[in-house]
Amino acid sequence: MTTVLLTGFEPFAGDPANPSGDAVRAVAASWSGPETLVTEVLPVTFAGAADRIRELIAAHAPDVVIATGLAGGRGAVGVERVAINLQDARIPDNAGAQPVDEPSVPGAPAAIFATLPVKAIAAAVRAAGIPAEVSHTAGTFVCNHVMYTALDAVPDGIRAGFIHVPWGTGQGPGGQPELPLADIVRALEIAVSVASTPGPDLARPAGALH
Ligand code: PCA
Repeated sequence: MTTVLLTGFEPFAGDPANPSGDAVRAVAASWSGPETLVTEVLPVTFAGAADRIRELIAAHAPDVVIATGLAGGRGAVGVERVAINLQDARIPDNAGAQPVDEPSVPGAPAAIFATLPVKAIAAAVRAAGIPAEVSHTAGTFVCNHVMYTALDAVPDGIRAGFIHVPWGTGQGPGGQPELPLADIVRALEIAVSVASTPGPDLARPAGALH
């Protein structure tokens, strides 16, 4: 039995909502797939979120870890390819912490690639009619920190990574792309299923020119 850890985030930066946490709650409420799903909505705090994802990985020994968060301003679901070992916060987190140029994990490599089949996930989400792409930056805020921490924490051979989602319809500040929350929920369900299917990632281009 495959165990999947799926996390989202609470609202941050004074926003009233975070579609990642809402979508993870919705996936949990209606899940009927063969995988055992462990879900949690993480605090948007560098220290708290990293500690908690390490605890969840240690407690549940998941086969797959998919953390998710909001990328306000993006129009497509972004399957992140790489986490960098850097905390550089343009705004304070929800505990008031604002680390600048600190490593996520001292002494660890500068970057770690996602071990999820990122191209296959993006392609399967697109095949469902939902905009999706492989993304090459998860930023330098709490999402990147959680992605790096998860990749640092999982044993070899365990699939882990991060998916950024756009605003849900009606949630954003206006003037920014939005997706129906149902599409975000569906995208995460597809990601769980594709990530739980063994086999290599797609060998087709998904890079960016800039
Ligand atoms: N998005 C932020 C942190 C929490 C979230 O949902 C980020 O991209 O870092």
